[in-house]
Amino acid sequence: MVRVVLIRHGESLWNKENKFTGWTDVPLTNKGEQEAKEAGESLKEKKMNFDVAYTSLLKRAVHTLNIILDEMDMCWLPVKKSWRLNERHYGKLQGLDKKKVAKEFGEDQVNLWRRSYHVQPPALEVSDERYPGNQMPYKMLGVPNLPLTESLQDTVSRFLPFFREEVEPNIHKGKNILIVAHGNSLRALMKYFETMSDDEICELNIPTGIPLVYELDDDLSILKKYYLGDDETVKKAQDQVKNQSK
Ligand code: DG2
Repeated sequence: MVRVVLIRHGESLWNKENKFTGWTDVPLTNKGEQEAKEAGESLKEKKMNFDVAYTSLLKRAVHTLNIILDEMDMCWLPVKKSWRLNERHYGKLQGLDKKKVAKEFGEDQVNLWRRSYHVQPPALEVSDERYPGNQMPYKMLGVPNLPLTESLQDTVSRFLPFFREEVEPNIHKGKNILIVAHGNSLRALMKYFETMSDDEICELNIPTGIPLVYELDDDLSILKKYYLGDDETVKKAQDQVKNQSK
């Protein structure tokens, strides 16, 4: 049996302020740090060991992973960061208040932007400072085809090469894997992993800081899937994410 654990970073500053974040590199709040600490404690308590960890280039995910590993006394764990695990790019919505956007454009439109598989939020201009091509890590890394906006489908497309080349071979080798990423990059991963339909994925909301455990057999079939948290707490946290624009 191989274990893959997914964790959305702890609460970020813009989660707290209810703003669309995407690739904006905002820090964790104190609550977010505490959520990461608790995630680390529960992984340690359940004696979940890992062989490798993956995260995005964004500090809310990187810091969450660091806090978790510190809590588990596993700071030595090999970690690989990739822009392909970054949050979905929210285009021109980045920095806007989710409730205000819902008032202006209507909740149905915001729900399409937040949860549909195919719809892209409005795109940035290349001259916009929010365009990753104007930002340090991406300029330096020479990342090809940087996004001006992304649908979840676009996120799946850019995440898949990383998953197939990096993560899947390690799962086949029997390695236990920890992935700390974002609400929508994890939705992209779960859609692929569980072969969810385009409609099913619209209903999926991922809470911050609660480990989601997959137990897999050798051919990557899912034997078991569960959150390390009680059902009521997980449901409440999922509903809170769902209702952020209301
Ligand atoms: C949130 C997700 O990303 O927002 O970009 O605003 O997981 O990095 O906090 P994260 C953002 P929603 O899609 O839930 O609105």
